[in-house]
Amino acid sequence: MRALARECGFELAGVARAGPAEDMARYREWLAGGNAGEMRYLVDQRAEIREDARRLLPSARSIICVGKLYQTPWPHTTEFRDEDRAWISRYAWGDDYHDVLRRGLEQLAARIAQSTGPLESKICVDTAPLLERSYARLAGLGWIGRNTCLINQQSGSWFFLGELLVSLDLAPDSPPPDRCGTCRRCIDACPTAAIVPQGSGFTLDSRLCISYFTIEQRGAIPREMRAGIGGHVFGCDICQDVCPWNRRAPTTAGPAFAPRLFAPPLAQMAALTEPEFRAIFRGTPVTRARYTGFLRNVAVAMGNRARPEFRAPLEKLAASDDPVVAEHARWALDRCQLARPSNPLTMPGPQ
Ligand code: B12
Ligand code: SF4
Ligand code: SF4
Repeated sequence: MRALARECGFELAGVARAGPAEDMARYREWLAGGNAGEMRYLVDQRAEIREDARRLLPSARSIICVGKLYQTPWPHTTEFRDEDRAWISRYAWGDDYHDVLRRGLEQLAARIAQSTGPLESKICVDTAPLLERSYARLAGLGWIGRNTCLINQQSGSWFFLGELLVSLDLAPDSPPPDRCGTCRRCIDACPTAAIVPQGSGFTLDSRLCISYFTIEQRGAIPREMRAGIGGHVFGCDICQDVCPWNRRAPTTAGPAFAPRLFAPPLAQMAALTEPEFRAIFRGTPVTRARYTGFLRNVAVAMGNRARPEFRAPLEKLAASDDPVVAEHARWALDRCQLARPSNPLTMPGPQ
């Protein structure tokens, strides 16, 4: 099965039993603490479906969990110092992973059916109400780090997860040990202190996470959180960039996740029309932010960089018909104002 998965493009694969989700109590505690923010899809009736993978496919006996690497040899946030440019998170540089993984899992389902005969199966990639990291841990793909990412001893954490629920009885794998040890790098490096204690371990409070603000949050970003966002305009990689298990992480084969547009200039992004935004980011995860959400993020990043040459593009954004974009641009203009060289409060905002 692992060999078949590899032939279908997945570097990591393992099997978990399709049954009750072992980590559901953690999930409930996380929701009860308000950590999901405004992500309704985690809280509404779909929360219950996560109780047991068989609610997605009643005949499921096993879950084939796969991992697809997306690391490329391009710089990390830790090496990136260009204040004119926008940081887009590594996972969103190339083709939308939902499509790439789905195609690979369709192939895998067909290959398995060739050798076993007809079977019932269901593909999940990210959007299904399934605790993906929990099952992937049980399938032996890695442990859950303090940054809450699934980490593989050889491959680090730069990989996406997908699952094939199947009506076959396959021998389950076992989870690897937790190898975070005494490390706390991700906790210390997070600019917005989003990795918080939960029980005897840690969890992620989405209401403090840059990835949440720049991708999932609709409407205004809380003012007190904007400075911590730095130059990020879509997602955040910091807690993975600093993880020692990613130091020797292998890169992905194939061009799917190579950057189409690496760290684009902020001024250029601020001037995009909606059709240009759609054309540039078509087929990448960035479209999830939507045009106005993206402009809002660009305004925040410009305010944090507070460069005098950003004033003109920010003036244009401040005149936007969209009240959220306009308000964020005015906030950013105030920051540019404060950053005048003669002013002792000059402070471009944390990285
Ligand atoms: C909502 C969501 C987010 C939210 C919330 C993130 C979070 N940590 O919960 C936001 C928008 C912030 C986010 C950000 C990112 N996300 Co996201 N996200 C999801 C989504 C859709 C649901 C996650 C969820 O249920 N969260 C609720 C918490 C409670 O669940 P959890 O973190 O998975 O934790 C469970 C288990 O891990 C386990 N557990 C946790 N700690 C421990 C400790 C021990 C000892 C044990 C035994 C178990 C255990 O119990 C928990 C409850 O069941 C999943 C896809 C999916 N369907 O699962 C992708 C997913 C987790 N995201 C992914 C990615 C790539 C990202 C980003 C890297 C994107 C980016 N660059 O900006 C960041 C990473 C931020 C981070 N440090 O997690 C990948 C992660 C791949 C990996 N190797 O881990 C996933 C799996 C999507 C995919 N199919 O590839 N994401
Ligand atoms: S993704 Fe960024 S903001 Fe979110 S927990 Fe990691 S370092 Fe913090
Ligand atoms: S940075 Fe350290 S504590 Fe955080 S996930 Fe990586 S090994 Fe674990």
